[in-house]
Amino acid sequence: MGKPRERSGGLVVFLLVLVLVMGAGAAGAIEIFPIARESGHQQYPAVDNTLVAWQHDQGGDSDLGIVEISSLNSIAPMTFEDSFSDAQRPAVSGGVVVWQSKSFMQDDWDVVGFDYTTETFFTVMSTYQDERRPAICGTLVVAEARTTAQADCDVLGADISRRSEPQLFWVDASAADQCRPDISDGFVVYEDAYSGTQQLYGADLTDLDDIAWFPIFTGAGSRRHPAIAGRWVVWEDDAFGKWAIAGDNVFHPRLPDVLQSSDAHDCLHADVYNNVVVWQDYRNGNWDIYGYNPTTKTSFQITSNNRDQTHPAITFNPDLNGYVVVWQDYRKGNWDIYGAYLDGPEVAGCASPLPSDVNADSVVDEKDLDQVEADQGKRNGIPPTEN
Ligand SMILES: [Ca+2]
Ligand SMILES: [Ca+2]
Ligand SMILES: [Ca+2]
Ligand SMILES: [Ca+2]
Repeated sequence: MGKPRERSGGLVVFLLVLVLVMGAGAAGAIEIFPIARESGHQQYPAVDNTLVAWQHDQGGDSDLGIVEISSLNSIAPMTFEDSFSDAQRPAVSGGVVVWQSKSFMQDDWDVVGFDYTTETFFTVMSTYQDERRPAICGTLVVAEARTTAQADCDVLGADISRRSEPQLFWVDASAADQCRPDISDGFVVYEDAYSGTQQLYGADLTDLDDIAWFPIFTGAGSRRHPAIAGRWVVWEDDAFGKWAIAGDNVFHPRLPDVLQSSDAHDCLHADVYNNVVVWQDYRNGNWDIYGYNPTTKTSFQITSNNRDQTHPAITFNPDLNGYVVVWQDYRKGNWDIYGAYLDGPEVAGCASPLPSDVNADSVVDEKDLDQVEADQGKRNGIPPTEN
């Protein structure tokens, strides 16, 4: 009678060791590393591919900070020191950085750019009073713009195929404020206060002479800060009490998924890339960065430091062959830029979106048909119209 007990005891120990090893492996998949820790504040990071940019505030002046990350062992941040203008709120696409710039000689904001590959600066938007908060994807830039200091905000676009001669066009110049645009693959998303509360709209820029608008989500409550990458749009939504993170599929609009919500704390500043969503979360009594995988439908914690980590942005870094999340971090008593490298099960998913994978679980099966049926009659938006 003694031997079976010994055996079962040994099995329990073996399973316990296995669980501990597997747990350690999963935790080790997220590697946190510093990117820019100069004195003063480094804030509002943007990332795409291997390039990270941020706003560097020191001595009452904002400059552009930038670094290319091709290895976690050698990260050498640079600052474009320019004491004659302020550089704020950068955005990145491929090897190009755009940001809002205000010369100390003038009192209005413009959008300017820098090509990291050719090391050249260029002007993107300078026609109107204020062009601010740019976003970029490929050769298209969008920004919120005011034609005069008293005007409301509109969304302005620029085709920068020819750097020396950007072609400007209005994406949405309706009454009230249209602002905070983001862009991916020719689709723009932005906040629109036309109806009195902040709602989300999108525009298809496939044909710049015939822009098609469509609602992303409109309804009770308000929603703000949209971000788009590929087919996923994510945003902050207050229809659930505190601010929650919600997301939807632009190419198959349906009732939005609430990705993270709580009655007790806010979730803010979502960003998305492929099948990974990140945001800042106050559940621990200070801001931390959390993530969610719509493919596996699981959330995960990225930072646990007891100071604030905010404003995350995410991309896939091909040189590192993994996802990179960047954010601003107060762990040393002023804002710095930190990053995390993710290549574990938390970011697992289909490598590229599958046609007809309506429920975004990386498998095309009868569940997609079920989803289509379940969505019928519950339209929250309409697909981009064919013209
Ligand atoms: Ca201007
Ligand atoms: Ca407007
Ligand atoms: Ca924290
Ligand atoms: Ca700092």
